[in-house]
Amino acid sequence: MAHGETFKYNYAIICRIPQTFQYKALRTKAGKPIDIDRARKEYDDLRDILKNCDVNVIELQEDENYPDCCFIEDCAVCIGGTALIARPGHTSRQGEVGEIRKVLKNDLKLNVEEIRNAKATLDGGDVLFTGKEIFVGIGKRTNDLGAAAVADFFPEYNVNSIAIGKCETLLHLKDVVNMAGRNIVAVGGGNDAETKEANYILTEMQSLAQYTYKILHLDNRAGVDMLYINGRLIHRTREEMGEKNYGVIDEKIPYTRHRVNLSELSKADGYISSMLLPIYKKKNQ
Ligand code: CIR
Repeated sequence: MAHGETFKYNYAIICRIPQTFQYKALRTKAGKPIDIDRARKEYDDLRDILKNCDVNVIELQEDENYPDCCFIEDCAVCIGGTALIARPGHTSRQGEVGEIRKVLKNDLKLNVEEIRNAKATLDGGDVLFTGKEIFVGIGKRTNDLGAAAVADFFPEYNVNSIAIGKCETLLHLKDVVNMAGRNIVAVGGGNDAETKEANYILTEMQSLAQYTYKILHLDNRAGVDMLYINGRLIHRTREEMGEKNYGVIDEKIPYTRHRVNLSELSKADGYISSMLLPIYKKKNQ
């Protein structure tokens, strides 16, 4: 895919939230109970925003057997007409990929690739595509073999692995780093441990990167939770990220922005990007 087409998407697959999400979704922190109605409202709001982002939204039915199925990003890595089916690092999520594979292959007719090595694990949330190269976080959910699969199936891009296993506050690489625009990488700290980990990841990225990016520094995880799609930025609300971060985004991002509250979904470690698979399908594909 030419770099000019980067971040141009014409489909987004999303998946409805099952009832089981309320009590059975995986959570890194046991906290306040999840209000399923509010979580579904957040999902509906995000779906409505996506409908205004020039993509055809494909909505999958929820599957009660998979409490985390709304976090569809973890099931595949889709870049430029190729979809690599992931191998989620948590066993309870591995079966989620079946339905996604069908849609990518049969409905969208993408070039669907499979990871052959049964020992590989790969969650889409660990894969950051900058438009020019790919970073893969090796940690709780993705291992070296998973990162090697990304390198095998996307040979046109430089694939850089970053060890994030020691970053205790992180489930996925993209909890702390996201694209805020073409060549703009947003990085988000937080408390002392979160800031230390964010700084470590930024340093690693900068030492491995083959390209130079502008860096947008934010100081909490809600602030860095964003998705750049078709020239627009979807991000969290002012209330969730705080005045300071909101001010940074206001100042630095001149293009159309959409705000979504994700405070219920984030109780189960959900982020905006985790809720969809953005896809670019070529006209004659
Ligand atoms: C999980 O633990 O797998 C889900 N509760 C959250 C997954 C979020 N995925 C992501 O940020 N890519």
